[in-house]
Amino acid sequence: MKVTSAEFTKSAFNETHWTTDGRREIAFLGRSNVGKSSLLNSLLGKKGLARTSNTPGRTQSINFFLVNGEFYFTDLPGYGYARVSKTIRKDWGKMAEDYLSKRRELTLSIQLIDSRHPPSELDRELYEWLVFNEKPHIVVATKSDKSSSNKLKKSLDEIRIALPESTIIPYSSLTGKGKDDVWREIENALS
Ligand SMILES: Nc1nc2c(ncn2[C@@H]2O[C@H](COP(=O)(O)OP(=O)(O)OP(=O)(O)O)[C@@H](O)[C@H]2O)c(=O)[nH]1
Ligand SMILES: [Mg+2]
Repeated sequence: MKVTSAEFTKSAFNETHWTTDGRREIAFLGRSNVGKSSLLNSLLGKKGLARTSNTPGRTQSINFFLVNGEFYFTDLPGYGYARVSKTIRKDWGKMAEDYLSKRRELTLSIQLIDSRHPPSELDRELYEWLVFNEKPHIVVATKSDKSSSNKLKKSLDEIRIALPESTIIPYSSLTGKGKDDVWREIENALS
């Protein structure tokens, strides 16, 4: 897909803040610090659009980005970061579950997993939930530039075994590896 425009539209802290124009949405989900905002920026070719940071738990709202005036990317807060308070953790669960279960515009969920590690308990829970609820989804294995090709191959095999029903795409926001594959999945979902 050729990206001709990409702009931040709004941050939503609850359902009343969601966009109301009916455009379809591609959601980015995964634990804190896994690289959601970086993936989104890399796909859109705009470095600072979604804020990235070394401080896990930075994104606390659902952030909407309008792409080509046609559809939205939604950047969800990361889960599983131990140092955020219990209230925030509870709010994450509610916000994400509300969004995933109620949102009619949701067309594809992109679940991010760190390519260096086997999926965590929470990664598996989210995956099971998406499969059980028949939500179209793919898995993107992030930070693939950080492993040797041997090690990467091994961990991808592990991820495939743990998440057998998903298409799994290795990605690097640093090099752009995997970009065409992810765009192809997004285009398919939107077509
Ligand atoms: N080497 C490398 N670093 C990456 C990659 N993707 C993300 N990072 C780094 O990982 C850190 C976290 O990235 P973010 O994109 O902010 O992660 P996030 O999932 O949006 O984090 P939260 O918003 O806190 O949930 C940043 O320091 C990024 O630069 C990648 O593909 N390769
Ligand atoms: Mg983020």
